[in-house]
Amino acid sequence: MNSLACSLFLLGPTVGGLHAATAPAAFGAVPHERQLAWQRLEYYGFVHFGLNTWTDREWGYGNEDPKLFNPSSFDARAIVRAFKDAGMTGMVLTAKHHDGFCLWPTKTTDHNISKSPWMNGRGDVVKEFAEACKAEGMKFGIYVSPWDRHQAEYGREAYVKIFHQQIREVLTRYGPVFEIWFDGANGGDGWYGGAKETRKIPDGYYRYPEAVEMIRKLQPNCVVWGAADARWGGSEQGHVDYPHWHTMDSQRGGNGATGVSRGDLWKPAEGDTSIRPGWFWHEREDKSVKSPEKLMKVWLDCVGHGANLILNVPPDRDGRIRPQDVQSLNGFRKLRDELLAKDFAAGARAGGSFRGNDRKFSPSNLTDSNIESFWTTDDKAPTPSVEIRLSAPAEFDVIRLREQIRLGQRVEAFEIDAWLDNDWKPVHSGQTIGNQVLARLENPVSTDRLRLRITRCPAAPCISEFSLFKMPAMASVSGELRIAKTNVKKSAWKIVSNTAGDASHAIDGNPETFWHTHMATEQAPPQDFVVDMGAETPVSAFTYLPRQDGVLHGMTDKFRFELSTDGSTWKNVAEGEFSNIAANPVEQIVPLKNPEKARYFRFTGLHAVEKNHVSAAEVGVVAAP
Ligand code: FUL
Repeated sequence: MNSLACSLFLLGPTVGGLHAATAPAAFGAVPHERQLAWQRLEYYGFVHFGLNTWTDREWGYGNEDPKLFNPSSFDARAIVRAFKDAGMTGMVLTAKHHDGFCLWPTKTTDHNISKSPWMNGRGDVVKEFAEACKAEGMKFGIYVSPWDRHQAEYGREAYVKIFHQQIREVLTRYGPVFEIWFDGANGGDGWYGGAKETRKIPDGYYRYPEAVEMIRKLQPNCVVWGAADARWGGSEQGHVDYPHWHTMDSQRGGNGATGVSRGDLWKPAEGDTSIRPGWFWHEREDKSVKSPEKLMKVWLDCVGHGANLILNVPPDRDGRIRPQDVQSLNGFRKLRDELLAKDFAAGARAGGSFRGNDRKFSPSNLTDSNIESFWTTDDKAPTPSVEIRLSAPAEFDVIRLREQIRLGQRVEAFEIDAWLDNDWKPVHSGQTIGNQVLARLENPVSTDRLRLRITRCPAAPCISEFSLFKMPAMASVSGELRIAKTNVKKSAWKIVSNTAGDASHAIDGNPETFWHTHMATEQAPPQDFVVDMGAETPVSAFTYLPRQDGVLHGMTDKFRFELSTDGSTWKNVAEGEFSNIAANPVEQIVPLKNPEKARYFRFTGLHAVEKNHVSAAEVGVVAAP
């Protein structure tokens, strides 16, 4: 032991307790009590259920027939129980998605569950889930889509009143709601009472400040996602970036994936993702359920970076979640439980200087398994270090740290050293801590002495936890399987023509390369290419993988797909939108109404999410069996 550490170990317990020090003043933005309670929920479910479950779409257009909604054996309690067994703390239900269909008997529109045959029109899915959550001791949350592709008045003042009234209804009828979700996908084309047009909405259209004021009155503990208390984690893959800030800035704005350092708004992130490629249930995705290992990775990259994780598990047309989804959830829970089963630092001795020599702030608070107590130092010592002594050497590869975020997020850089071969060796360099960080070491470390050094912190650090864990043995997670294996090989395919760019990139089987029509200048949609598949093929579906480099330019959200037997006479077999592709750029599979035999296909990008050109990483076909 070096002499400084030695004296601190002696000093702490002897002198401490003789003085009464006051806690440091809050630094920068701090959480409201409702946000704090929400941040501690960490991991909960998402349920996308509605007419899309029957139409096999991700975004309904708004003209779907309510009669389609008829789950044969819907059981909210079974779903909530499965979520609870999976270690979740609550769930959020899409009470209304963009198609405007309300899963509760609202007075605001006829486009609701009472017009469905389910329970002879007397059912209420929101009520069923609210009651199931209450019975299982789970939190219940609600998604009410601001964008409403059904409403004739969407885009005009009358709709805003309808929207606010819908919020009022769901917050007054179903007991406590822990989170209300206002999605960011807003405006665009839709049915709009038969107008079938594109509607743009002006900034401020939804009058959120007013809605939030109402929500505060009705349910003061409800976290408003999107419009006030919490933010999107920046991707629909569930991960958030590291370093990760809970704050955003009223002047500087900020990126939801990272947050903003020393921002003036406490607005913590929620990472969202689905256990399947899409948000709603699609039979074709039954084989693409994320594995327990993949879920573990998502959780580590989200909760382990300090954000909340909302994981979507969609019910099928029976109103049940599929056994393979349940199996994956349980497998993930097992892995997570194994990781957290033993904290090798629990109860360990910790030595270092502490605030006013008052034991209330002693380093032993780091290892007392109490999330509220914390170690802090004098204001003049914002870069202190602390030494942790385990009772016996342990092998670990994950270190969990937490700040006492009631006083703000402070730490900007820290180092962890382990005592190895009679010397301090660096094992981890980190930046932010916040609500929590699960720092993963490259290799397991075995020691009984560790040192935490806070190296950059604008005010006295307030650290509430230092824990050590060992990752369970698990299969490594390879990169996302971005292109589903189809039964048609592309090796004999040839590009016959393309209007601009090099379309061979769209059929080379490589998700990294892509066709795009941005040459010296942008070549505006529509843009197409024609493929000779080399032999007649019974085409039952086509696939489109958007560019995978994180850039939205040219990403096609409106398409046309044509088939031909001779390369000169064409039949339009599919035309439509790739809903939600910008936020969730996964492979799209578009089944044809009737399988058709063809040797040639033409893919046309009719519209792009961003910029005025077209791109495609891969286009493929699925053959009828
Ligand atoms: C998105 C929506 O457009 C998706 O359909 C889904 O609900 C997801 C959670 O949010 O932005």
